[in-house]
Formats: sequence, C-alpha cells, structure tokens
Amino acid sequence: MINYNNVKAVIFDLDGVLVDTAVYHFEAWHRLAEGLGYSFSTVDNEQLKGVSRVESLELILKWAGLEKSKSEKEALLQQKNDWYLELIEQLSPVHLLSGSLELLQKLEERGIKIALGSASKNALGILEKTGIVGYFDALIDGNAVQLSKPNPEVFLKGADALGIAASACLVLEDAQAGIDAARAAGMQVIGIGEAENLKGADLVVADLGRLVEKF
Ligand code: B16
Ligand code: MG
Repeated sequence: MINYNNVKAVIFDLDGVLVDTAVYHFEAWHRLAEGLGYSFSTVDNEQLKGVSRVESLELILKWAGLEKSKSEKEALLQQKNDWYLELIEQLSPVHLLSGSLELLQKLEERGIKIALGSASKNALGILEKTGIVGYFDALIDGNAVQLSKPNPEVFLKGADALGIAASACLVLEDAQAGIDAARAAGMQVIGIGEAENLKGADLVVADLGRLVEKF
C-alpha cells in the first residue's frame, strides 16, 4: 500500500520508466555479447537493468566464462556505448513511455518535487532529447554516484539534493536492483512492469499513466 498523502518528492528512474531506452541497452549488449560468442538472452538482460555499464560488462564476461584485460574491457565498454549512442541518436518526445509527461505535469502542478535517480551516464542527453529536462528539481545520474544500485546512494543523494526526508520520497523503478536500492534508502517504491521482476515493491503497475490520478 502506498501512502500518497505523505509523498513530498518523486524520484524517477530513467531507462524503462520515463523513456523507452531499455530496448536499446538490450540491443547494444546483445550485439557485444554475440561478438564475444555468448548468446545473450532477455532473461540475462533483466539482470542488467538498472546496473551500471561497468558492472553489466563484468556480468556478461562471467556468464560467458571469459577473462579480459583492463584495456580490452575499456574497449568493449566504449564499443557498447558507441552502439547505444548510435541507437538513441534519433530519440525524441515520441519515445517517452506512456503516462510520463502527464505524471510529470501533474506533480509539477501539485508542487511535488521531482528528481532523477538513474544509473546512466547518458541521462542528461536523453532528458534533453525527449524534452523533459525542465521538470526536474535535481538530477542524480551515473556520473554523480560511486556505488551502483542496489546500493541506495543514487536515491539518498536525490533526497538530499531536494532537501526532503527519505521517508517522504517515492521511487518509481523498472528494475529489481532499483527496487532493492529504494527499499535500502527507506523510501516507498512502485515497480513499473511485471511483478515477477520487481519483488519487494510496495505496488507494481504497468505504466506511469496509472499513477496520474493518485496525486
Ligand atoms: P549507461 P536506469 C540504467 O539506467 C540502465 O537500466 C542500465 O541498463 C544501464 O546499463 C545503466 O543505466 C548505465 O547506463 O551505459 O547509459 O551509463 O534504468 O538506472 O535509468
Ligand atoms: Mg531502469
């Protein structure tokens, strides 16, 4: 059960919550893994959601049973990001997920603070391309944190930047690592997607549109 009356700030995950970019991360990792001779599945991909670029590569190398030097890993990370950036080059407001804009508008109207809590180092460019950067009171992304989700650092920094207590923050997440991070931060959390991939969420909904009327 979510206590909506208590919510003074909403912290949004980016990929897979606001913007339909999760599919491009999948495509780029898939291409990279196939090049390494590893058949990368959608089940594997689920475990990479919300996880940093470096840690995602480490997982793929582990699954593939491969060892790479530091410089080889750097080249692979660069290649993955180059492909990802190529794939999102044409990103525009049409790539906003259902209900994103409506929920951001409603929260702004209601005077509820809005922050981003994303693992992505490409977050700012994505918010600009999709035209929603102006809604955010604080932006915490992969460049601002040391520790990856499920560590709560990204969300705690978001609450801190807004000056709002963790207990009054609501996190919206599409990844298990993000649900775990929000709980570790002591925040309420709503999972966006399928309940089986979002264990421990206070509520799971299919998309952000379901939340507009709650505020
Ligand atoms: P980048 P989120 C995460 O973003 C993605 O879910 C994850 O798949 C990606 O590896 C990670 O960002 C790092 O992204 O390579 O762009 O720095 O879901 O936390 O918004
Ligand atoms: Mg995500």
